[in-house]
Amino acid sequence: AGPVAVRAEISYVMIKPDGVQRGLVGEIISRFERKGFQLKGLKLFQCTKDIAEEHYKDLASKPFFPALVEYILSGPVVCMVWEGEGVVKSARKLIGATNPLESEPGTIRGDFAVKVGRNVVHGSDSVENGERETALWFGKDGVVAWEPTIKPWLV
Ligand code: RTP
Repeated sequence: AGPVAVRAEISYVMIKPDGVQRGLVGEIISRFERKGFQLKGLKLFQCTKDIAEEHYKDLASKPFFPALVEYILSGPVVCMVWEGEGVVKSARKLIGATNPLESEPGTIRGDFAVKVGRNVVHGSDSVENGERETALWFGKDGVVAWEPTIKPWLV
């Protein structure tokens, strides 16, 4: 048997309604671009309760779950798929700790947020969830397969 083709790692990253309302979309996309990851999916989206609840189903028993779903539904979000080596862990580092008061300066939450319930951005917490969340938010058709034509600075 020949070599097995390994699909590149992807993370589902989402700018939450507060990030959109505050005009941080360009800033956040720019940080992922400059890092060297590749944008494979992008849309502005008013999400439904079903998708928000499915996305956060692991938190369904938490007391803040209804407020979290209401927050995600409160306005459009920007859904993104970023691809690259180690992107899941790296995206979490770029985003910063869940509670923005604990996030380091230089991270997105460290630079732009104060409250855990308004922490601007989401990033998948595992490779498996990167795939699961991408399927949930983009379905089969939303993600674009493309490769940069020149990438010596990435290899
Ligand atoms: P995310 O999924 O949004 O990237 O956040 P995360 O992994 O850093 O944090 P997680 O524990 O999965 O929590 C998901 C989101 O729930 C909201 N949250 N509110 N005490 C609270 O009010 C509270 N704790 C968490 C945040 O929006 C968090 O990002």
